Amino acid sequence: MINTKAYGFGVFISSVDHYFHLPQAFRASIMSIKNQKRLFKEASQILKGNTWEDRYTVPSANLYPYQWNWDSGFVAMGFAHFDVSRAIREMESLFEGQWENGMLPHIVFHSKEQEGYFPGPSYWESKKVEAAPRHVETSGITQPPVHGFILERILDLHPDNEEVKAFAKAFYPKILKLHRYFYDYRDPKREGLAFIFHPWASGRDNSPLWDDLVRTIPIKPGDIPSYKRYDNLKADPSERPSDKDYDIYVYLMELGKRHQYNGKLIAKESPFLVQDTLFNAMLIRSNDALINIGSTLGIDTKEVQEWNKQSKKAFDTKLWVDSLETYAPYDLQNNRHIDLKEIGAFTALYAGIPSKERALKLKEYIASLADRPEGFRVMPSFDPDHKIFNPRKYWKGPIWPQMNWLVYQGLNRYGFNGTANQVKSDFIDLVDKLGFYEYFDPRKSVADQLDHGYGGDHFSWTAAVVLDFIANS
Ligand code: 2M8
Repeated sequence: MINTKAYGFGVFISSVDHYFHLPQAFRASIMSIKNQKRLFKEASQILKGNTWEDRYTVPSANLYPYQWNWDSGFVAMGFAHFDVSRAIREMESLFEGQWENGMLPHIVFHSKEQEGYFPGPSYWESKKVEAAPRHVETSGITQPPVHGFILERILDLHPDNEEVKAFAKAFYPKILKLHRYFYDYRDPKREGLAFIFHPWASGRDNSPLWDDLVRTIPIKPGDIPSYKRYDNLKADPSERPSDKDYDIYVYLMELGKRHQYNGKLIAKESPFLVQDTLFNAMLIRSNDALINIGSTLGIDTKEVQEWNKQSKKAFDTKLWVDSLETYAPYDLQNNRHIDLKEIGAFTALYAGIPSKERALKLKEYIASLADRPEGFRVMPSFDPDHKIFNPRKYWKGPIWPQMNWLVYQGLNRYGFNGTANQVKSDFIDLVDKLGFYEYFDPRKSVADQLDHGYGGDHFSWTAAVVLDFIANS
């Protein structure tokens, strides 16, 4: 992998061709250069094709027709490899949806209600909330805060670009405000860990992590309004969350709406109140990024350093489960770990949380999955030894692009480069064989017989991850 900092090699890729004129020695061969070039080009076309008004990108035009929070973070990283001004506009358009209190919603509705997605802009009633923006409608829940390390990545790719530097300076306070929101509104006991009150905020909608918890939520007639789903009409319904899951999603959105999405009030009442692994690992890694960027730009980072010291410690002590040999989310309403082995825990590596010993345990588990005789590409999103594991169903087992990127970065951070490269090449191989889908079957023997991935096609974060992986091969 090219360590751009170590080589003092500011990878400024203004076009696909420019990139491929870089010395070959800098590009390890995970596939032929011709194939890399083709994938890079296809990926950049997908991002351009999913872009609206030249400033924001939808995850998938058919399935998710608005701007999503963490998707757009990864999208900005993808654009940074061939059009950094578009990367900047992606981040700016996303943060147009930021609320006065710092909250960054999981969807920003730049366009009017469109037939075909539920819950659209009119459902959330964001404009009834004083803190929400006036000029654009948004949802009322958030998503994993990736924007700090995405900004850092953009700066790393363009260290001498004045437009990027000016953007980073102007943007830094917005990300800081978002993080402050999590500590002020989502951490009532000041533990250093933020809670979420909706499975969607975890980014992993119907992960088996949430199954037991959501099953205990009693929904009585009249608790939720009638609504119409479209996701299961547009994607294979057997891969999507169940109707029961959707009722719970609506129930929790209604609860949020009732409290004007005020974290403090919700915390008292919500049956779903979780300190999630992935969510907090992203917050911590983005705090790290703010500290690094701050020192480059001459910004005082004392406050962020204090947050992060406490958060890292709390994550490592409170969320580690010995019997699992991984971290696990903590259910605040029932005071217990959700002790299942799931990919979110492994993103703690990227946030630099585990000791070397713990990191080795995490790495060995990933490597052991890859070494099995039945053969998995790494890394499945859920424990393949568990009875709930489902290699086709949304967040219950498939390989997800952005998760592989996070796991790859974490393994490299601890020097496990061999396993990291396996994660990367497994992913590139899947996209090469099956296309730019939303997620993929992790079973080698099955995926090798398929001619497509799962979920939405021409998917933005799949393209973004391919761009970053190939540019840094
Ligand atoms: C999925 O979530 C949305 C709800 O936000 C949905 O199912 O309608 C998740 O995979 C989420 O992580 C992702 O950001 C979103 C758009 O790609 O789709």
